[in-house]
Amino acid sequence: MSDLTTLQQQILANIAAASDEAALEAVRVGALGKKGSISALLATLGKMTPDERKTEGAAINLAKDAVTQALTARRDVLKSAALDARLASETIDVTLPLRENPAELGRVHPLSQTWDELTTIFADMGFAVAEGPDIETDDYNFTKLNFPEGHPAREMHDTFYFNPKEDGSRLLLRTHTSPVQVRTMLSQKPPIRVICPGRTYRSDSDQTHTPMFHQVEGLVIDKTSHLGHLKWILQEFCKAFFEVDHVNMRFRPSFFPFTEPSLEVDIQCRRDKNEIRFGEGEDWLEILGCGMVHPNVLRACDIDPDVYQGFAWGMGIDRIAMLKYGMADLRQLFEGDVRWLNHYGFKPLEMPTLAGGLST
Ligand code: 2NM
Repeated sequence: MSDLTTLQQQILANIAAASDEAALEAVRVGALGKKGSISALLATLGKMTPDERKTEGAAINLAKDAVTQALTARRDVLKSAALDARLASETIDVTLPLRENPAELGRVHPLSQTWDELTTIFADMGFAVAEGPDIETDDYNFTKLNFPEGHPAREMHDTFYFNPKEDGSRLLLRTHTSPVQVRTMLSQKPPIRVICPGRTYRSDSDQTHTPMFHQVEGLVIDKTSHLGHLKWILQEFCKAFFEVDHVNMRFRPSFFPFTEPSLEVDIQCRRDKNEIRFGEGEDWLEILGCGMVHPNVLRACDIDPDVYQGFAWGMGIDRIAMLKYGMADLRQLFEGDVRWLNHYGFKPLEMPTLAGGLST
């Protein structure tokens, strides 16, 4: 066998043995590349006599063609094998169950849900939502709200105070959202219709109190606003919130420094074994406090009590959330237990609306 035949057979064997495209390329470079074995033979053609070139040259070119063909054929085989392997590794089992959409996985906290329900109901009645800082001045939290210096009502609030500043004044964590209403009266001209939902703080912790809790307060100021309007608003609110056609409400005289007269409101309910029904029954549940805004408060907020009058109310969001959604223990609201959140199961993309139902 000539050297050329041996070389050709060696290269063809290497081509057949190449197990992937990279190995095949290495064989090609070794044979046909710039410094390849066949290329080296082709380079000798120039030094041959015309006769040698005729026989030797033709033989070298035949060997080159055979190698080129074998390379092409092997490349096709390897390419389709690689594609088959990739297709096999990327198969999708269409019988597997769908993974839940991330937007569907989370659950809205019952307090957030209740907050959204409240603001939806009051927005529908034409109320704007006002918010303010959690850290307040003594002036906005107490003095402007007709809690005189040294008045026992200040002590009743179990206030969290910050360390006094050099001038002796102390900041505090707001004990109610009323300072937001003070800010609203100072910055807007009547008529005013706002609700102020937010976090509030009192140093009180037991089965029915947490040091941070949520309140929503409402305020209406106009020239002829009166308790009849307040009563209608609260009645409509209770029907919408508890999702019943009728409620019985009871207004009892009470005392708050910022309102005169002041009232506490109960709604009638029936407690069966594990269920509570609102609007009928034998029991009464206290749900909020309210009254006509005290002239001293209006004056402190630059509103002339001889021209304007108004009413305000306040209720605990945590408390009415527990009532509506049947929660036994206040502390569950703040534990952040995912199983508990799933149990109530409010979906993030299902916002409460009056037309579509608040909680269904
Ligand atoms: C309540 C009960 C009664 C109230 C009063 C005011 C303001 F700023 F207008 F004076 N805001 N909130 C109010 C009145 C709050 O919570 C039980």
